[in-house]
Amino acid sequence: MDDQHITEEQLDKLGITNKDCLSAASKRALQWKYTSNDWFIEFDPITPLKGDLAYEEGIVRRDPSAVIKVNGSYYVWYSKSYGPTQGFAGDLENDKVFPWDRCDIWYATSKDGITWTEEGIAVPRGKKGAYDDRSVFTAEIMVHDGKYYLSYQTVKSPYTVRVKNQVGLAWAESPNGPWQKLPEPILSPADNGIWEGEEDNRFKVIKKGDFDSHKVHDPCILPFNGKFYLYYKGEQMGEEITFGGRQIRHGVAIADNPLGPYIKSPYNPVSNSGHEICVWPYNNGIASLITTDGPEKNTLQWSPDGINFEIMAVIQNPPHAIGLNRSVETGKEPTEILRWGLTHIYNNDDYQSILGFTSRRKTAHVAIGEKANQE
Ligand code: AAL
Repeated sequence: MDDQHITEEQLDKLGITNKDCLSAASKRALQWKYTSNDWFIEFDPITPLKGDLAYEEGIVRRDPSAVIKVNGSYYVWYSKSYGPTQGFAGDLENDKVFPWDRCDIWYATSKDGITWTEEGIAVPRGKKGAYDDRSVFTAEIMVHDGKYYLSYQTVKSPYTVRVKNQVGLAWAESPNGPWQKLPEPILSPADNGIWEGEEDNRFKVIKKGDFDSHKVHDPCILPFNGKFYLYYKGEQMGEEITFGGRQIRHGVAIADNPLGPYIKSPYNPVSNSGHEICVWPYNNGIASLITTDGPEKNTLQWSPDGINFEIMAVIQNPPHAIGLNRSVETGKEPTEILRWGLTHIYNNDDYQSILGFTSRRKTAHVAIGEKANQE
């Protein structure tokens, strides 16, 4: 720490008694880049949805896309599958290995964001032998120039532990389809990892490779600076458990056109933590909610260029797998888009359902009857 740059005001704000006796915590505090309250929010308890998206035993509905509003109706896309999960111990050609195995992408509409009508399949699994013949899942929607783009995860059968996951894309002129799939995936894992041995074990590697050498997941495309930024979660071959939990990071791939080609940024990974992607445009940059895994989990981050993210707030228990409400104007204040949206929960190991979340700004901490400093 360079003593010259420590001001009296900083020391007073941080409550540091003596700048010649800085604890490790005080040194870290002096390095914080952002200490304002603008991004700090609290999430309320999540609430069940009504109509067709209410929980149903025997059915998996999970990983909601963002919510968009078209002609007065909200639309959401999600992964849907049926029946219990068998896991990886049996017949990988015929069993269901995860709740998100054997999914198709379905969609639903709503007038109020609470009561939903399931409309049917938007994007089905591919024909036997196609790169998406086993499952299509975890979809995200982008609207651009009057066209609709669904990006989603794909798996080809058999669904082994070591199977590589890719990202596919389909587009349509209307949110009701019909959807046209691209013939090839738009994103694949890095191919520079080396498995050790033939056993179907993802922890045994000779070389781990890039942060996304095993799986590319949770795609989300945002139009940004005249290009298309595809944010995604990477899983690495030989994943470890670190001081922040699972080794999960986010990357970005950039294209000139919505249909690609998407080129991975050489600056990847752009987050060293997180799980499902939750990004939105704010103040000429990109904001990101980082949840679940890694040392920077439960933070809101922002970057001016879509690449270099800094922590803006540390928050508690954000909902998982957020489907943002993209019908709101995001320019007003940083977290406006998080006032309500969709999430999912595990009702049990086999079945998951989609719920709603709400959040609010917290700008004061006062006792009953006590006056806050700001109005
Ligand atoms: C999620 C996402 C991806 C994973 C699985 C289903 O929440 O990260 O979609 O593959 O779990």
